[in-house]
Amino acid sequence: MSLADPRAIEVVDSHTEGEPTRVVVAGWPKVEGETMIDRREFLARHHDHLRRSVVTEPRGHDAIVGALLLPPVEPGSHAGVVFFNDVGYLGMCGHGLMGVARTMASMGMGPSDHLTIDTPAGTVHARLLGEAEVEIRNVPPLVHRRDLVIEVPSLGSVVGDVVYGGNWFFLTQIPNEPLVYARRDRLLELALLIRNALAEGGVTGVEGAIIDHVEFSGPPTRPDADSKNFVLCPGRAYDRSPCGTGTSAKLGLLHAKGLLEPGEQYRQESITGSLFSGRLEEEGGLLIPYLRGSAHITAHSNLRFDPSDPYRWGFSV
Ligand code: PYC
Repeated sequence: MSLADPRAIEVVDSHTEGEPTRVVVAGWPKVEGETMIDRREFLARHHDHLRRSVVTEPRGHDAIVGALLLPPVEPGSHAGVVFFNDVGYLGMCGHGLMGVARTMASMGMGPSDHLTIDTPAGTVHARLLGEAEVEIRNVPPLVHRRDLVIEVPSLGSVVGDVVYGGNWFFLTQIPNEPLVYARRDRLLELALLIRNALAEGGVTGVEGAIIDHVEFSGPPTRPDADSKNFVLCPGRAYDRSPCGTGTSAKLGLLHAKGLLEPGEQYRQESITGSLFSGRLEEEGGLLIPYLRGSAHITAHSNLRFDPSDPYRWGFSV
């Protein structure tokens, strides 16, 4: 324990379409860095034990996405946010941004209707609509590789696309493997096999970026959805929500395939049956994803760090 380590950290928990977010609102020591990317690096170098302490066991679990609220880096923004999870840091997080927006509103932080937030992936926006609904404006998606064939041990050839939506995704479909919640362990196993095959085959995003999310698509269960997904997050957790960055990547891919026009609604069902609705808008020569979902506050707590607790910084993976 260093002198800078806190004895308590104040957090607000929420879930967005079933996927949890834990926003750190006070108690975190000073984070240095002029840009959000510099700050993320600072956190990884100096505060990684605090990341673990907030989201991993015994205080958390592997599905929780943490969000550290910081001062903004861009003029006109209301806050900066670095998202993190049980294994590291994210560029952006769509469900997390909806949780951040609801949390900030519940704490009276920033304007009550429209928030501009700096993240390592870029500046994003959130608009609060009614009691729970939030619309976010994400960073533009980027389709990097189309119809890539990879060989996956015990699965054979798998065809998919490498797409950025704020994080890097491999988007694919696995025939004969229904996307049903009761089969989530099997889907997790398949997604892990694919992610390992991508890493072993040296398949990356732009500039060697690791592809840490795998997204399966299939027919929807809900009559009001266009498609259903299962998304493997960077560790071994799957997304309970339809995944905001994954849905952004999907919108970009559908557009690249000529299957989605700007302005057209697309409704993405998650493996748990929850829903995001989204669309792309053409703005300044870029395609911008807009996504809507609902976030609800579930707790407001003080995490305590007892110096005599051997697990006060959580478990290291
Ligand atoms: O909603 O973008 C998202 C997300 C990423 C990881 C978990 N959720």
